[in-house]
Amino acid sequence: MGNRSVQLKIEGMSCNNCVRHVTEALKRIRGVEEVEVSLSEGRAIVVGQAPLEQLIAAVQEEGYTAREV
Ligand SMILES: [Cu+2]
Repeated sequence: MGNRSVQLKIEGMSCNNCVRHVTEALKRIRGVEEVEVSLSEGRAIVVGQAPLEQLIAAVQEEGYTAREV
């Protein structure tokens, strides 16, 4: 399948609820297979075929900012 992994820098997360919101938003996207969000590092690792713009848009809809690192 050749799944790729994208690492996002997420800004605005302050607690585990934020982590849950970001994780669930990313998991809802078609093509996303695995999501791992780290509160302490402010990062998300997303595995799957979803387009980067969709990942960023989903995070922003939850009220956080995201960019690829
Ligand atoms: Cu929070």
